[in-house]
Amino acid sequence: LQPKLHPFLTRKPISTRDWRKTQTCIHSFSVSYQKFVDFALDETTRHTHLLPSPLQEKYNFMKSKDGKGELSMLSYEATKIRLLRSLIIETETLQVLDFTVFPKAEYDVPIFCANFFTSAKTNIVVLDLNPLHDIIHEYDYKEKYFKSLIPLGLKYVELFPWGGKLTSESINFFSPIVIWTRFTSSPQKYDILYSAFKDYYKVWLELLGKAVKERDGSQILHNLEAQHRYLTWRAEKDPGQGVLKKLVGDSLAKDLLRSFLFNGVDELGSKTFNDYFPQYCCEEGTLNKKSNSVDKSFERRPWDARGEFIGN
Ligand code: BLA
Repeated sequence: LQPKLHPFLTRKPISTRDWRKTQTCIHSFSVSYQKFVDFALDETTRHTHLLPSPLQEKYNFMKSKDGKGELSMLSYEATKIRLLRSLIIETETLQVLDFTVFPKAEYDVPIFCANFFTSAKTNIVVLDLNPLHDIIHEYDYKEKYFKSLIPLGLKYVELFPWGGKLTSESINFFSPIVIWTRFTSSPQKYDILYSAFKDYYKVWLELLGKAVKERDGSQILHNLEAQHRYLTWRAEKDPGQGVLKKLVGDSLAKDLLRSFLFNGVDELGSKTFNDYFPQYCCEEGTLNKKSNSVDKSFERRPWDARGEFIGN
C-alpha cells in the first residue's frame, strides 16, 4: 500500500510522521481511524488551501510511556479555519480519534467535533457540529445552521441510539443532530460511523464555505468568547484525560490538552473555568474535579424529530 501524500505534505514533508505505520492495522479485529482523517483532509483541500499549523513542529508523534502505544497528531490552518487538529491513539487495547476543527472568530460556524473511543468491549462516540451559540434559546442561530440539517440527523438516530446520561453543559454544547452513542464493536457499525463522519464533515464544509466574514467587532468578540468558553470546558472536563495521563504521564497529558487539543484556551480569553461554569465550584472555591458530582441527566435524546428541544 503506497502511503498517500496530500499536496501540501509533498511541499513540506512532516518527517516525523510515519504514514505507513499509521496506515497498517496491527490488530486482528480493530478499527483504524486513519481513513477518517485522510477523508477529512482530502475533502478540506477540495474547498480550501490548508497550511500546516505552527503546532505541527512540536506535536506530531509520540510513544506511550510503556512504548506500546502511539499517538499521531496533525494540525493545519486555513483562511476560515483557526485550527484543524487530529489526534489518533493506537495501543494494543484501544483506538481513539479526536478530530476537531475550530473556525476563526470572524465566522460563527459550528465547531466540527468527532470523538471516538474504542476498546475491546465498547465504543464511545460523539459526532457533531457543535453550535457556537445557544441553540436552545437563540432561535435565529439554530435556524441559520441547523434547520436544514435535521433530516441528516434523523438518518442516524435509529442506527446510533442515544448514549445515556450527560451533564447539562455537554448538552448545551451539542446540536440537535448530535450523534452521542455507545456500541459494542462490529465492522458494520464502523462502516456506518464512517459514512456518518463523511456526511457530517461534508455538510460542515459547506457551511464553512458559505460563511461570510463578520465585520462587526462586537459580534466577532461574541464568537471569540464562545470559542474560548468551549475550549475552557473541554480542556478541563475532557473525559479522555484519564486515558491520556495513563499513556503519557500527567504533565505531557496536560500540555497536550492545553496547547494542542484545546489550543487557544490560554490565549483567546482571560476568563477561567470558574467564570464560565460557576456551578462546578464547590464550597471552598476549588474546582470540583469529579465529573459525576454534578448532576447528569438526559437519559433520552432531548430533541424531537423536528429538532425541537424537549429536555425540560
Ligand atoms: C466519555 N466522552 C465521554 C462522554 C462524553 C464524551 C459526552 C460520556 C459522558 C461523560 O462522562 O460526560 C465527549 N463531551 C464529549 C465531547 C464534548 C463533551 C466531545 O462535552 C464536547 C463538548 N474521549 C476522547 C479522548 C479519549 C476519550 C481523546 O475524546 C481518550 C483519550 C475517552 N470518553 C473517553 C472515555 C470515556 C468517555 C474513556 C468514558 C468515561 C467515563 O465513563 O467516565
